[in-house]
Amino acid sequence: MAQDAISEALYERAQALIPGGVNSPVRSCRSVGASPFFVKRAAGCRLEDEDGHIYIDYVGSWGPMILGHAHPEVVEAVRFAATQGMSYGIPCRLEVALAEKVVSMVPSMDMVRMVNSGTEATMSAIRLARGYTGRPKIVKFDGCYHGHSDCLLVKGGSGLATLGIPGSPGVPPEVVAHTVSVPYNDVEAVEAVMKAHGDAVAAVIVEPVAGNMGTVLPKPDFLPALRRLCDTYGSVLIFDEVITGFRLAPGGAQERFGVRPDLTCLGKIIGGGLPVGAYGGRRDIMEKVAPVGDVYQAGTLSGNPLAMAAGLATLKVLSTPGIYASLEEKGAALEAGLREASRIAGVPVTVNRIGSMGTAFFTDSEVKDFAAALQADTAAYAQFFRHMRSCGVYLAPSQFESFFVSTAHTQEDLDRTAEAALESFRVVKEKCAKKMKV
Ligand code: KE4
Repeated sequence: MAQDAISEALYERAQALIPGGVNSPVRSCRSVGASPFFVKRAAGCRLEDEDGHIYIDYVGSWGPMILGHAHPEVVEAVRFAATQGMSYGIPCRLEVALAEKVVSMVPSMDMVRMVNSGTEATMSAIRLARGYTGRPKIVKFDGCYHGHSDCLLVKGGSGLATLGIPGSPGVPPEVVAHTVSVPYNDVEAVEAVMKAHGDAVAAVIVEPVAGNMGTVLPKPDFLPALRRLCDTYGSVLIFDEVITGFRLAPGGAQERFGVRPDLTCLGKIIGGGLPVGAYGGRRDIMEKVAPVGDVYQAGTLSGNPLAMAAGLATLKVLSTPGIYASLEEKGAALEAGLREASRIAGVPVTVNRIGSMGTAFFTDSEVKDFAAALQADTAAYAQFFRHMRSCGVYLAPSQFESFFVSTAHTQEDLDRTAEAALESFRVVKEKCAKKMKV
């Protein structure tokens, strides 16, 4: 039987019933010229597909699985919660416990509202900022992706960048008329927009470390400039920490970079693998949210007890002393392995990495914004992805995403990854050299 026969058969069935056979576009692996495998089980940093292939996983469900898959404390928390009922639609103690844990970890959060996804979190934060300020305009950054709510689907990163869709059909022009997108790290561009429109800007929303054009770090003056400009014009500064929250530090990027937003959006890790998003921040803003205030937002499954239990167990483990130092060491080891392998193979890559997230861009230029990321050789990345997968290493199926290291990755896993990378870079060199842009 073909080595991927079961996944191929499942993919065939899935494509007849689900658009592209996937419940989220980037999983289709189309941008890297591959078909997805179907996971049978996952544990620690390993995935097993339906055909029995094992992979070292650097996607981690796109960020949530910072403790690795099926962490025993998380599994037990969810198992027990399930025996107490799946959903109530009535407040329960787990919602209070997770809210207290989140507020204790994220410096700028006085209050928090749970939702079910990062998209809901940013969509709600934008509505809240507009309700709080009475202003219409939103400033975002090219290459940053904040989920798929209409007013934010402009020049997105993540799936949009990968699929090359600048915005999306189905979003009426008037819905994005108030959304301005400027280059990431470009302080002058933001200053110009705020000078021209600042009094009408409800919010500036940013990924404090971008993860959706691949990993791009903020220049030292970037985040402080956004804080200064929002203070000057009375706009709400929103940090979209759906990726960076609880990943870069207990308090996320805002703790690491020492810049306090007015609102923070969370997702991924906060749910420990179950569907949780959240938005929160200054009490004077959050008290505008219904039912206390009149900015409306709601959700049947918001605060779901199983999801709260998974998130709480995850954050409790992440509060173990030394865990972020260990994640930093593992991230640095992975970066060093990728750099050394590309050097030996003679394939220039730019590796952007912070803590346990990063991206290897197939370019020898600095990648400080979306325009630079788009210069990367996506064909070379696709070749690298496919060969790494054949070596049993699963990377993000897109040049414009990030890799994630978990607490479950061991030195042996990292060494094996470096060996696979050397072999894969050599294949890229051989197969793509003539076409490579560098
Ligand atoms: P979700 O609605 O997918 O939970 O979160 C949207 C979102 C918001 N903000 C940031 C910074 C995000 O990265 C995301 C979602 N990230 C993508 C991949 N980077 C999720 C993967 C997918 O779309 O399948």
